[in-house]
Amino acid sequence: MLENSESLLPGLFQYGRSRVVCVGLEEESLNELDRLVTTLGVDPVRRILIASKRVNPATYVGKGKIEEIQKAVEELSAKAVIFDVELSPNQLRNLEKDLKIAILDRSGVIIEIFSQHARTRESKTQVALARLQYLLPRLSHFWTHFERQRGGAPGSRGMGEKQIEVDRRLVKTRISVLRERLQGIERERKVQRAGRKDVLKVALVGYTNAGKSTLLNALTHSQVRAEDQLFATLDASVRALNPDSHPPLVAIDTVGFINRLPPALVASFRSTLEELRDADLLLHVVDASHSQAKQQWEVTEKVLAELDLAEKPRITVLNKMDCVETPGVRNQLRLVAPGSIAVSAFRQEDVQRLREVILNHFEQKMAYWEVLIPYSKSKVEAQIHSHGKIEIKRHTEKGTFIRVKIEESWAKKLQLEKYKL
Ligand SMILES: Nc1nc2c(ncn2[C@@H]2O[C@H](COP(=O)(O)OP(=O)(O)OP(=O)(O)O)[C@@H](O)[C@H]2O)c(=O)[nH]1
Ligand SMILES: [Mg+2]
Repeated sequence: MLENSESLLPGLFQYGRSRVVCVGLEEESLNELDRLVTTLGVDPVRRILIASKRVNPATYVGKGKIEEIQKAVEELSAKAVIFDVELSPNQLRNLEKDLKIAILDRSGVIIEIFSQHARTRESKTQVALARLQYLLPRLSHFWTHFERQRGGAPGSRGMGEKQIEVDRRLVKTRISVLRERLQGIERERKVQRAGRKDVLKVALVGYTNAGKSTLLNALTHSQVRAEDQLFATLDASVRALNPDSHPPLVAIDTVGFINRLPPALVASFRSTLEELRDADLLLHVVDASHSQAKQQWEVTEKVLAELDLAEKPRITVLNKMDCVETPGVRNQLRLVAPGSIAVSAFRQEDVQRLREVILNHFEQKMAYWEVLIPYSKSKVEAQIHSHGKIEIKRHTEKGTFIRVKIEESWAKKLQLEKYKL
């Protein structure tokens, strides 16, 4: 039963627009939660602020707040209450008991969006795994929803406990099946990555909705899904950026980051995030027009550091400059990320400039070599042709003389030292 339920809260996000009440600690984060729930097609109709100091271990919020929430729910005929915090399984259950309405927390919302946006076998498996891991300790909370979906009789509590046990076992089995499937997919990915070892890779990273996919499309003339939605992209798409360069250059789009990304998601998206580790250069894309641009930059850098990628070479791209009116914003962001480049993905000349910056980055790592390749080593000569920029080529008695500009790692791989003049 559980494995077929597509949603954490079946019914809530599936039929038309439901109204929900959002509860949280701060306005900015609640603005983001509004965007998240709107992405799910749900209307956030009321916002209730709570103080962070007094966390009630049983219900997170105090009695007074519960009454306030209750009143809002009744007044607006809301279908659910969304908490912009991490609720423990216990708090979820108690809140639901008190409020007699569906409760979801921030992680649940994000996982729900990922579920709805997963398109490929890989991302579907990753999300399903993350969802069940999130669900497992919360089964007794979500169980009531599944039970309603099954059409079971409410109130038969003894039966419920037994059913939870059955479901728990089902979920555990399902988790191990998904884990195995994911391992298989990871192996496939590894093979694909190995096939790309001869190219230079630029990975686009950044906060969700920063414009990564739009930039990838503009840079590579392709059509990766890009939308004004949070987490529009969940898969790492690889596109040729400059097939004519030596070596060829590819760009890789990746899943967006967000503040307090649920750990279950980070864990199951490991194989997608591996693409970042494999990249030669990261393009950190920032939505410069966003009021929280600096914070979003920080969140992304923090996640990158957690993934052990702090040292990876990177270029910060301040995107959406067409929407930035005050020059102060740009200066402020430049202070945070020196050497950043300001662009609009919609302006062709900006995209062209960004492309040159990327190519220059790799050019800098190139050096001139003068080599004499014996005619018996025609393979090496062919490799030099495909991976370097040839300046002079002359046939001599002893072999082909070549003056070539080539990337340092390639010079090493081809053992040019051996043929150096
Ligand atoms: N005004 C403006 N809008 C942009 C620019 N770049 C992207 N957008 C818009 O921003 C929205 C998000 O763009 P995406 O490319 O989907 O963003 P993303 O970073 O791939 O987002 P996720 O896949 O959700 O992580 C879309 O509506 C784009 O049209 C830009 O330079 N200027
Ligand atoms: Mg995208």
